Amino acid sequence: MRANLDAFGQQIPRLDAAMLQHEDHESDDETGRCRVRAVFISDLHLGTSGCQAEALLDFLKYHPSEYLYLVGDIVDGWQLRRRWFWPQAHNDVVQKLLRRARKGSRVIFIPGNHDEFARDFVGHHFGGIEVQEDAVHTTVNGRTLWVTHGDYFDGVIQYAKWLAYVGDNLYELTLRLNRHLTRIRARLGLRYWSLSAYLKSKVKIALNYVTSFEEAVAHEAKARGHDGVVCGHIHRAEMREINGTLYCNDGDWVESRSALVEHCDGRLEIIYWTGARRRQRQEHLGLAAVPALEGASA
Ligand SMILES: [Mn+2]
Repeated sequence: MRANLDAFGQQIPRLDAAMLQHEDHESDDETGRCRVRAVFISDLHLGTSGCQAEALLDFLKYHPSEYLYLVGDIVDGWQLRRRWFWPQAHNDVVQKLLRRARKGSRVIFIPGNHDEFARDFVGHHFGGIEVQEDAVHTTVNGRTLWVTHGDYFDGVIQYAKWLAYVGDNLYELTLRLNRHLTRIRARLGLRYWSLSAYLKSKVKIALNYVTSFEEAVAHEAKARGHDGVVCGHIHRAEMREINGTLYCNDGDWVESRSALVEHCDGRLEIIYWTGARRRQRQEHLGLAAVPALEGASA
């Protein structure tokens, strides 16, 4: 490309490429070369105070994609029925998702247990967002991934009920009750009962649960003839081979701010949206540093 010269033969500084790209990416983030091939997110729990909507908006802004899979528990119908909580940022997320679909991304919503109301609308579209029971994503290098939220596996796993209680804050209640119980026991002269031992045993059960869940989901993906699976539900991002099947869990946007991404070369990656990761992405896109992500750790 020839340099622009002014009337005096002086080189005119080119428009700052970084600025231009920034414009591009801010104004029309659904097109352009900084796309990844696919983004998988789940467990946003919109409608609860735990949802990290701002961080998610920021992540989406930096990861325009050809495919966007919403892998369940996007809106938390259970909590909303109990208490209405819907701040502007949650609206912004919905707008952003609709905008993606409008701009030509393929957006597929696979309902989970917290947004099971949407399962009645399987086969329908909402502003271009397709609702499906489950999906099969084929990576650019031909691997097939079964996409499902994962709650259907609760029924076959022994400790699932316990985990469901955790989700519903009953666990916290149990802890509070235990504290009272300890006091009452002491007053009654009963022997000390260790809360920490109790917790440790529960954590072990939880870890057992996670392993059984992962194995069950991977096993089902294999039985269906796929190379791998993408799910959510247990709020634990992971990517590993289980008996020859690729198990991917895209994590959540309540605690871990994580997503699964397929890059243009078919490489799959779990991304934790932290301040450090954000700076890396800015560099990759050739963007000028933008004020740090609020509340993000480095
Ligand atoms: Mn779930």
